[in-house]
Amino acid sequence: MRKKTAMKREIVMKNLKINLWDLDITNKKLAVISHVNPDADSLGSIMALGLALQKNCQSITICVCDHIPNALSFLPFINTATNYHLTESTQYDICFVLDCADEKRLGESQGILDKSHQIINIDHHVSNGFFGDINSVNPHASSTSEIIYELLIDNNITITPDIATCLYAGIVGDTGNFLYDNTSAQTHYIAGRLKEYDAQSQLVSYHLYQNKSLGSAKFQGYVLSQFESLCGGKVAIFSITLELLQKFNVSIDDIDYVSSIIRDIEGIEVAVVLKEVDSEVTKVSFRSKCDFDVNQLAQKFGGGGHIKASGATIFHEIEQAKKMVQKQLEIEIRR
Ligand SMILES: [Mn+2]
Repeated sequence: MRKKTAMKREIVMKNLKINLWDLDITNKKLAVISHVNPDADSLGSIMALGLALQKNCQSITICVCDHIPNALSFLPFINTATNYHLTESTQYDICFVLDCADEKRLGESQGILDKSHQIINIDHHVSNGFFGDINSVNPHASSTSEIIYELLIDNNITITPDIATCLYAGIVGDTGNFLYDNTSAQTHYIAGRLKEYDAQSQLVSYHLYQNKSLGSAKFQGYVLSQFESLCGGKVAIFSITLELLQKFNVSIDDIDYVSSIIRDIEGIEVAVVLKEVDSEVTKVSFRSKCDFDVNQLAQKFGGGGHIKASGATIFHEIEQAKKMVQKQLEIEIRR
């Protein structure tokens, strides 16, 4: 059982280097877990770390919360990842939590934390709450995958072509294919090194960008013709209702590009996409391409993320949630 109070919490440092051998992983039962609605960085980083540690520990469980989006089912060995159920009683020595700013974003997998002796929190979100016993949080890294690459190198762990492909996919996903300003010289350097380790970059491009379903492509056209603009044309907003998903026969994870396509329009500084979960719950994602800090905006609704990409869950029906977001944006944009 995890001793929350007794355990000494390490001071959070940028780029904290973790020595896995000092943690005696060879003799330990490990878990590596993703956040809810996992994206390319979340799944790429857990698979890479899971595959890398497999031969260097007593046992390892790679745990995914929610289902795996179609576009990411190509990741090597992703079918070895399991879903966690609260009824499970397995205890772990160390649980690695990746790409997760907040314990609440673990959904059902949060139960693993109480069954783990030690929590290692590895992340790049500026809003990270340092919930681990060891926290390696670097908001300057483009992605958690970038941090995992450095962890493997620092600990002399072999990067196989499969591990390289997983990390490459994570970096491509979180940098928007090297488009966003989180793409640093180090990001390009690491991507280059991963190619040398035989990362299948073409496979990543194909699955992430060149394999949209027809329904999803048609939906894209609909979004572009129907989005609304607010705040004197600086904000683009679009609501995805369950009815709309049904009409286009698309699932919510087929269309996670919606916020970027409306953000990328001339004059738009902030994109907001509301997604109806049910009659009382709405998920909102925020994207920015200027100095406007959408992490702070998301925090107003109990969410968070990055300065230019964030999200929140609002416990109201979609129309009401939209009004709340609109009101807040009008205050913030005027500032
Ligand atoms: Mn990430």
